[in-house]
Order: sequence, then structure tokens, then C-alpha cells
Amino acid sequence: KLLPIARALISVSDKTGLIDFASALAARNVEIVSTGGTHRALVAAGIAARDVSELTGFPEMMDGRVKTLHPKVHGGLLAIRENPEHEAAMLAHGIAPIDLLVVNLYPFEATVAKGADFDECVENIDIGGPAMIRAASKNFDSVSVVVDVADYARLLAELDAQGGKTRLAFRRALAQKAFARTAVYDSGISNWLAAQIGEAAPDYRGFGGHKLETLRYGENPHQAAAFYANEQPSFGLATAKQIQGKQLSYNNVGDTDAALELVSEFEPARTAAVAIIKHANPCGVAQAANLTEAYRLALRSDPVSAFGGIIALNRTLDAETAREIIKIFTEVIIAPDASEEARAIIATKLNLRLLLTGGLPDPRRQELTFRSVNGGFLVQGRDNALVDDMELKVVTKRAPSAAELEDLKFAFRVAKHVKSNAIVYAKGGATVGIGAGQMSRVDSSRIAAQKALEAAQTAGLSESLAKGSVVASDAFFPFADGLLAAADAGATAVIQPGGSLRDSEVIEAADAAGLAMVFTGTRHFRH
Ligand code: 93A
Repeated sequence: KLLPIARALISVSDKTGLIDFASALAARNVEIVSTGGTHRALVAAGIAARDVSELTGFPEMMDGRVKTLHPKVHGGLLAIRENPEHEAAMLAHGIAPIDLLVVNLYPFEATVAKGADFDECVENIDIGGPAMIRAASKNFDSVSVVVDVADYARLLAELDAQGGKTRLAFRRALAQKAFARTAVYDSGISNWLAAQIGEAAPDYRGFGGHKLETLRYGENPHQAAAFYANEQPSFGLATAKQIQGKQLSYNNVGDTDAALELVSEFEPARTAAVAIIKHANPCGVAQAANLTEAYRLALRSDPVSAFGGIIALNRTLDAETAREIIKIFTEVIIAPDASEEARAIIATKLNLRLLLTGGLPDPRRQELTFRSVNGGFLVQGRDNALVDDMELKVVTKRAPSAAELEDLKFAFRVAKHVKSNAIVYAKGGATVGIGAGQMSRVDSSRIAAQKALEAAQTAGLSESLAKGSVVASDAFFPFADGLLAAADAGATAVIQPGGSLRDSEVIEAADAAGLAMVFTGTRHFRH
């Protein structure tokens, strides 16, 4: 069913692209009706438009709360064309059909995000906009509805391709997108209000994402998979630009995410940082004065595992670091940016993927994370606790030295990104041994110590890299054994959340071994 567009109602808060779009409609002989601010913008640009107040016979009132909530508007949006009863009602009440609705809503999400006060957030809850969107969407048989600035061009292309008309399938697709928009908008309001009134549990209704790409397969070849972006992703992985290399696999995306999240915790103005990830766990992480040095140190931590790894950098990839990276096989590099020379060096490895994000995601941002379980899924706030914000408590007789403290914080920052049970040895701003994903903490401790020994052997050193290191544990040591294993390996200081029933026993053992220990009070389980 091809339908022409004779009349459009435009009511937009975000006026991006408005003038070009409205001019294009006017050029196609579309009559334009619009609300106050939109009308002023159109008239100022010399585009003929009628004010909606003219149509309704009512002024905008109550601070704009009531401007389009009127039968002349909603009748025009809901009336089914060529339905005798609906046409008779339109005639009897002087209602003119509206063929195209263009709305973007009061910026509720942006108002909350900028930290506005309660009343300002409430005032930015759009009522008339969603009401019109829902009316027009229900009536997709007769009406086109555009809720996204990005669809202005799409609508014009449809009109041009269909001789000034729209197809039913096109209108249905617009309606589907429009209902998704109002669903996300309303769940955002509900979540915000839940937080305001102290409802702790996140309320998640409907999935507001869109498919970025169908992946070749999931974790294994017999599993189908796709990569979705949130409705409004903060910049990072979902908005990264792939400069070169093969298509990312499901596991690549997961590992690249882990790598990016980790380096995002290192402020680029303070230090360069590099993380190398394998199977969702870091096998080497380092901070240093420059990326080349950080990469060299990260690689030293576990050069065997780093083969085929995924590398994230917190600064612009430079030529020297690129030259170091391509010396061994790497799957993916993700960085905020890359110099021209670095890009050329990476280009010599055809399959190596290079992803550029344009910046780093905010490690303190609040977001929901999801995990499916049998018959449902779990939702939680992401772990945005940072060691910089924690009150560290020295619990041993000996306090850590300044150098130890710096490494302790570094190690705890890394441990947050290691699957539990996580044990991380660090020295001089670099990991030297990582124990990940074991069912017992003492096993993770042993593996981490073993890694430190192997790394030393690979580097041709006689002494374990754990000698003179510090150690971080993602959760408390339930017994002294894990801690003592660390001391035996050569660690001199410990960072852990504390909170075990046996804390006093563990502290006593630390004192006896001459260790310095700090408690963070915050746990970083990662499953
Ligand atoms: O306050 S409202 O909920 N009441 C309404 O009747 C109404 N009609 C449209 N907000 C309403 N709108 C919204 O106004 C639209 O969704 C759009 O975001 C905005 C455009 O206003 P203006 O054209 O004055 O800039």
C-alpha cells in the first residue's frame, strides 16, 4: 500500500538536521505543522510552517506540558484512511489527517546524565511526544513515524524511490523502531525513579539494543552469535572503528572488551598502560612512562601465553610500539588512536585487527551488566569501584613503602579484571605473575608464583620475578596459607579486601613474615 505524504507534524527537541529535512519536505509540497520551539526554528530559517496551536485552537500551556495532547492532533494521527467511519468523524470534527510524524523526545536521559536536580529531570519527562509516537506507530497503515535524526535521509530516500510515497513495509519498520524508542525511554524513567526512591534492584524491561553484526559463530562453531550495541553506547568497543584485519570473532569481542576495560582504568595523562588478554584473563599488564616500555613489561609477565593475545593500549599507538607488537602473533589491537606510521606498520600484518575507539570509556560509569542463566538472566550494576577511591587501611606492623603502595594499587586494579580466584604479583608497575580462575585461592597463589618463576627463566634471570614483588588478592584470604605461599614466593606486601573471620590470624602470619598488608574493604569477584 503506497501512501503519499501531504501533511507532516514536526516536534523535535534535538533540532539537528531539522532545517535541511524540513526544506526537503517543503520542496516535496509537504505541509508542515510544528510545536513552539520547532516552529520558531523553521520560520527563522524561512520555511513555511503552521503552529500546532493554530490547529488545536489552544495555546501551549502549563510550561508546555500540554501542547499536542488534543483530538485534532491525535485524531489526525490515529484515523484510518479510507475507513468511512473514521473519515466521517474527521469531517464532523474538522480533523485533518497527519501522514508523517517527526518527533524526538525531551532529553530525559541526557538531563539525568548531566546530573540535573530532581525537578529538572521530572520536567524532562516527555508525555505528548511518546503519546504521538505511539498513536502514529499504531496507525502504521496510514502514517509514517520518524523518531531518529538518522532516519531523515532514509525517509527522503524512500519518497524518492517510491515516487513521493511510502510502502507499508517501510512504515511498519519505522513503527517497530518507534515503539522500541518509547520502551527504552520509559524504562529509563522507571530506572531513574527507582534509584531516587531507593529501589535497589535494577529494573530492566525490554532490550533497547540493535544488532551491529552477525558473527561467524559463538564461543564454538556450533553456536550462532551476534554483536549488539546498546541504544546509546558510551564510546568504546561498540563504537570502535576497525581499521584493518579479519572480522572479529565472538571470543575476540569478549577478550577485546576485557582488554579495553582494563586499560581504561589507567589515566593516560598519568601513565601509559598496556594489557594483554588471553581467554578473558590478562596474562600481562604494565604501566610505564611510554607504551613501548609498558608493552615490553606486559609481555615479560607471560610471553608464552601472550602468543595470539589481544592487546589494549590507553594511549595513541606509536610506531615503535607497533614494531614491537608485530614481532609476535597477535589477534587484536585496540587503542584510542594510532599514528600514521603505526598504522602503516600494522598494515604489514594483513590479518591483525586494529580497532580505534577515539577515547577511553569512563571506568566509573554506571551501567547494567547481564548474564543468562537457565530460564532467565541476571542483571547487576557493573563493577565501577576503583582502588583510587578506596580507603586503604594498613593492618600490619609494617606499613608499605611508597613504591610498594604504588605497586599494591596497580596489582589490585589488575586483580579486578582477573577471573576469581584472582592472585596478582606485581613489581615496578608490571604484573610478574597472575593466577586466574582457580577454585581455591591457594591454587591461584601457587600458579601465580609459578608464572613468576617461568617468566624469569624465559628472561634468562636466575631469580623469580616475584622476589621483592607485591601481591593482590581479589577477595580475602580465608586462611593464612595463600598469604604464606605469596611470602614464600618473595612478595613483601599484600593488598586484599579483608573481612575474613580469620583476619586476625592472617594479619598475625603477615606480621610474622615481615609483610606489609593493606585492606581495601572492597571485593572484586569476577566470574
Ligand atoms: O510537555 S509535553 O509532554 N506535552 C506535549 O503535549 C508535547 N507535545 C510535544 N511535550 C510535548 N512535546 C515534545 O516537545 C516533543 O516530544 C518534542 O521533544 C518537544 C518539542 O518542543 P518544541 O517544538 O517547542 O521545541
